[in-house]
Amino acid sequence: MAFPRINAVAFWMIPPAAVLLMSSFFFGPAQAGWTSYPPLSMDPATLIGQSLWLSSVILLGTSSILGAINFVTTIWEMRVPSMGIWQMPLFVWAMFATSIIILVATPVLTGALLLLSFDLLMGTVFFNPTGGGDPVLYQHMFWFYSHPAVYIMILPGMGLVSEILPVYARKPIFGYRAIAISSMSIAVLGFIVWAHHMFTSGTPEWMRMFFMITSMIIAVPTGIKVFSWVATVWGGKLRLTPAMLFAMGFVSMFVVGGLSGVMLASVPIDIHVTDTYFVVAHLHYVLFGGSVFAVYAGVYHWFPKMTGRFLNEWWGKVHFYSTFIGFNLCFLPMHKLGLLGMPRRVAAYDASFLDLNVLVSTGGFLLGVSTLPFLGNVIYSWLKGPRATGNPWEGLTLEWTTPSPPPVENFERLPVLTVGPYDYGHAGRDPSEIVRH
Ligand code: HEM
Ligand SMILES: [Cu+2]
Repeated sequence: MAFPRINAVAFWMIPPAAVLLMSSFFFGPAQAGWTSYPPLSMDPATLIGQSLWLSSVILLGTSSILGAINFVTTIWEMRVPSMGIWQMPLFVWAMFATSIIILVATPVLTGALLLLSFDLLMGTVFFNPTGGGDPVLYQHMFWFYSHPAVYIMILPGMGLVSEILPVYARKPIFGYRAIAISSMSIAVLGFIVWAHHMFTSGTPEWMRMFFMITSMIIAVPTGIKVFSWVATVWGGKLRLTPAMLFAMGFVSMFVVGGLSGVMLASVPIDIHVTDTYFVVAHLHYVLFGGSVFAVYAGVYHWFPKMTGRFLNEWWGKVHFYSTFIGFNLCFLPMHKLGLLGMPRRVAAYDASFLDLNVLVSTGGFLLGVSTLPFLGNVIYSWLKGPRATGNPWEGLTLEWTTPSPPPVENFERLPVLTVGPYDYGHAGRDPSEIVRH
């Protein structure tokens, strides 16, 4: 890390932020949802809870800005000298794109939340309509951050999967440069689609058209990635380890979420299903079927590297299948519920929605239970799992040339890259062919 101390500061801002957020529950808790739209968030009854919520999110935002400064500098300035940008692992590309988004977007959210807390605590009227403020301005500032934020959440997952698929398909990644460039173009395009969250906020017609078209264009770099992942797996000698299962689960579930995203980007559809369960279905397919599946895949893949021990494969598969079934049982019916008109953010619903909601709840419980084999596996294997060698999966990126777990300084001497990590096929290569020490 270029700035280890800033890294530590960024990390240690998170526990107090968590305490602030949780303590909100004890003081007339914040009740304006994750968007915290005024004037709902200005209810005097929730003043203390809402202020605690705001200070927590401002702290978290500052933490991620500091983290992003660190990532950008480290990636740009501190690679091993022999590693050009086109030899960087795709996960590093993804983190680079993510960090740029954080640097540009997060200060805007932090600013909006500061202005909102001025309105709340000092009587200013930036957003308060009773004093002439503009609540829609808040929505613009909020979504200027929060649409790019969905890419902050998914791009690292896309990077993980781009690392994992080639290893278990035993083929080089298809379209390395296309994947790297699409990460960067998503980072840029992600900044001109935000008002697709505001199609029903009195947004003028021309603006709706503009944001509808840009939102559809962003499906192009996303589609390029999906094609590259499918082409990577195509014709490979697949090893269906838990990491590979979760990575392929990611691709398939993310496609479902991407398709409902494109549907929502269409104004005539969105004005009917906005604020219904259709949106809840969409966001869970991209965020859970996407980001969470990718993080699970990453844990199974790098656990031996991090701990020096293997996770149990059989329990890993139990984890995958129960997650996959529970997930779809829980979130697939939500599409239908949304199309039937069940609103989001309600505690009670019309009796006609009961049957589908029983399915949803059953899936929800299964999804909850599915984490138990995972947690058990992690705890047991960390203590007693079989020992892992340096490169058990025949990975070709640099971390696999170190012992598991790696020594404190990672490498005794700086490795010298002789070929890029994706330049050639996999099966059984000796990692010493990648680097000269
Ligand atoms: C092809 C790409 C995508 C498109 C075109 C798209 C489009 C949309 C649209 C139009 C909405 C607003 C629906 C409404 O409220 O009426 C929406 C909501 C949402 N999307 Fe996506 N989306 C895409 C990908 C993603 C990804 C990758 C994520 C996260 C990983 C994501 C997360 C969300 C979330 C969290 C919401 C709900 C926000 C809220 O609380 O209102 N989307 N999406
Ligand atoms: Cu969006």
